[in-house]
Amino acid sequence: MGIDLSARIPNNVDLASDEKLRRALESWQPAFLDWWKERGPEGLQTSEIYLRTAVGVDREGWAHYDYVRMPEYRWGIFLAPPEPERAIAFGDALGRPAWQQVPGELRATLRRLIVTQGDTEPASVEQQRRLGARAPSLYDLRNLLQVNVEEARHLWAMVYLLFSHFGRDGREEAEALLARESGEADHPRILGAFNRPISTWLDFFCFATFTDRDGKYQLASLAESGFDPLARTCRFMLTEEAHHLSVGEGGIRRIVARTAELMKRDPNEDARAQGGIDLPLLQRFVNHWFSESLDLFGSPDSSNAATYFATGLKGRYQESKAGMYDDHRLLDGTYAVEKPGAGGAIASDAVPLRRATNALLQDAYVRECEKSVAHWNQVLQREGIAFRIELPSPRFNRKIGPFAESAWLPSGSPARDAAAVAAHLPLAEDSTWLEALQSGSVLERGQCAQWIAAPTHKIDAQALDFEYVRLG
Ligand code: BYC
Repeated sequence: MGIDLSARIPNNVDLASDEKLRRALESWQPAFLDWWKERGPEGLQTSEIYLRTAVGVDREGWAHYDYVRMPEYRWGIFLAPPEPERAIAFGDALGRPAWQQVPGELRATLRRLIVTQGDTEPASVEQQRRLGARAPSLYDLRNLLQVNVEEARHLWAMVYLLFSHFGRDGREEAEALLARESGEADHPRILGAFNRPISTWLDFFCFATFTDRDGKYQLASLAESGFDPLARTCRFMLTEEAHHLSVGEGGIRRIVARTAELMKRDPNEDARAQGGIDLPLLQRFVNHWFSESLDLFGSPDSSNAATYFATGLKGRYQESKAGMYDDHRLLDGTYAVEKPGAGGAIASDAVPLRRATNALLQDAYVRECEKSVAHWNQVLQREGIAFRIELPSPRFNRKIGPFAESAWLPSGSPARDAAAVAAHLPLAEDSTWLEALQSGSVLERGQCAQWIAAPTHKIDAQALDFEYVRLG
């Protein structure tokens, strides 16, 4: 399982012995690098960044730190070690050997899943490309770029699967992954949240908290796949995802801490008057990114999801973890899924379990999001501030699922109209004000913008005033 680091494309899949595949991937590589230079982080391509690079898939190897110029980053193809005699853990094929090749009848469905996953990775890099010009510190800038290079590596992970298992179709899909562009009217990214602008660092921290967490849950479901190369690919991707989530949650915690400090300093508890970010504005950004991210789970009653489960392509969260579930077939039983009832009331459908796996995954995700919000509120409580950040109701601001056709408030009550919903989302002036507050970067070692507290979590045990980025 050693990684061949000397190869043009570092890998642990023995590319050296598969001439055709190696050549195909090497012919995609220049297009990828052009994409990175055109649509990756703006203006930082010649700087040296203190980045983590995977040099092995074991505990020691996956986090090697050094200064790297981003276009020289060693993007590679890494799969978690194989599990001997791995069996499919759910669905109609429960107990059968996991597939090393794509079963013919599942080809189109599997390709669609891989392409949807792959499409989100470059999309997020595109969304975040201008944030470097308004970084609150060298530490945050480095974290942003770490997230970006790893999302780009996750693109490589999906492209490898497309090239190695889907022939000519796979090659065309890999090209299309570089052709679609976040927010473009004519050729947008596939899923909604990946076309929304990320123009401020508050957007970025919310995205990393809520949207990356959808990534964690979707990758965890695909890590259960009966298609073993996909499962192993996603398992290794998940090791990198934890840092992205901590960048998001920690970023917001530091904003909240700074805001609380500034509120206490002001006679009217007015954080804005002291140069900080007020909590009602922060709440509107939480409302936006949480509801956008819920849409990424698809419909809570989904025949697609039932097919994915039945055929063994996509399991539940930690499906194969011992003690997690008793029933891995889901042929009986239902899950209660809310829908709008008459006159603003809430009704519920008893959805057969296989059709409800999107809802099961989404509900587990919501429980984890609640923990992040509780961490932020602990800071407010400790500082004696009465305001509490809340997750909006999952009915609020939905574009997918049973609540998409009607208007609902963050409290979960019916809203008068769309304007009543919009009042709880970032207002046009919020983004303009925030962009002005966050204009320019703070690039002195150990310094931080005034709207965010200093970091508390070290990267690679380095001092917090470490030179995380050597601008060039
Ligand atoms: N926007 O039965 P339905 C990450 C489509 S994030 C637009 O309701 P299904 C990351 C759907 O495609 C994780 N369209 O849903 C995070 C379908 O279209 P088709 C990404 C949407 O299929 C941060 C139709 O509506 N990974 O990794 O059960 C940074 C009806 O679908 C949306 C995955 O998503 C939407 N929000 O579930 C970087 C995993 N939602 O097929 C990276 C792979 C649904 O009828 N994808 N539609 O044309 C999947 O598992 C599923 O495709 C979904 C949808 C969960 C997304």
